[in-house]
Amino acid sequence: MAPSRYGLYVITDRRLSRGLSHGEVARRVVQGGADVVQLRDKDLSDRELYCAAVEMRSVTRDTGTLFIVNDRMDVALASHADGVHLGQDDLPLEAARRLAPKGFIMGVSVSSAEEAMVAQADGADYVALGPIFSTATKSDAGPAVGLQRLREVRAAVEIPLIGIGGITLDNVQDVVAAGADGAAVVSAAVGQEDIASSVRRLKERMALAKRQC
Ligand code: TZP
Ligand code: MG
Repeated sequence: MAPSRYGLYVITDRRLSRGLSHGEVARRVVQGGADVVQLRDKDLSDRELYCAAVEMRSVTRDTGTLFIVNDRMDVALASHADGVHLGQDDLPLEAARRLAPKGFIMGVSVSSAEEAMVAQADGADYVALGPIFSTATKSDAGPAVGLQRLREVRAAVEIPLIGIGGITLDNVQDVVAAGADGAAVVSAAVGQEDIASSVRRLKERMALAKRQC
């Protein structure tokens, strides 16, 4: 199986990263060799979010780590991010695509095969299905959808599929074995004491799982 450009996808969360800024977290995530780092922060002012995005862009530029902004197409474009990640209640994909430069990555959150098929038909570059397992990181994440749902969505779409929610070093191999091209994590990476080595270990586990299937 060819390695996915979205393999290990790390999402920032200042509530978990014990005083580190988004930029400092991104630096460690890049050091660990993650494929993607996403800026996610629902509490910052627009100006603060933009400044965090600019710092993350500078940390990820010319590295093997893509930089994606959650929710905010305006901040993604203004900071020259590689892409944006949109939820079901965010700007519609088709509207965001009209603003996007060529090659700009657009990911969409889904919780079912139906939503994944719509996202694919609308031109999403990837879908993120979750929460696969229960998680305390996102209070409104809804109930866990499980690995069986992941298999169903895998069978329904061809675009890259990322599992998210409750993914740890202990279960990341199951997520890959169920057909995910990538795994998105918050607490298992940015909530750890040594972020870079946690990222490295998660990537190693994913590589092991890919060799097995
Ligand atoms: N979307 C669905 S679950 C989730 C998000 C942002 C949080 C995942 O966090 P964790 O700590 O990896 O379970
Ligand atoms: Mg959103």
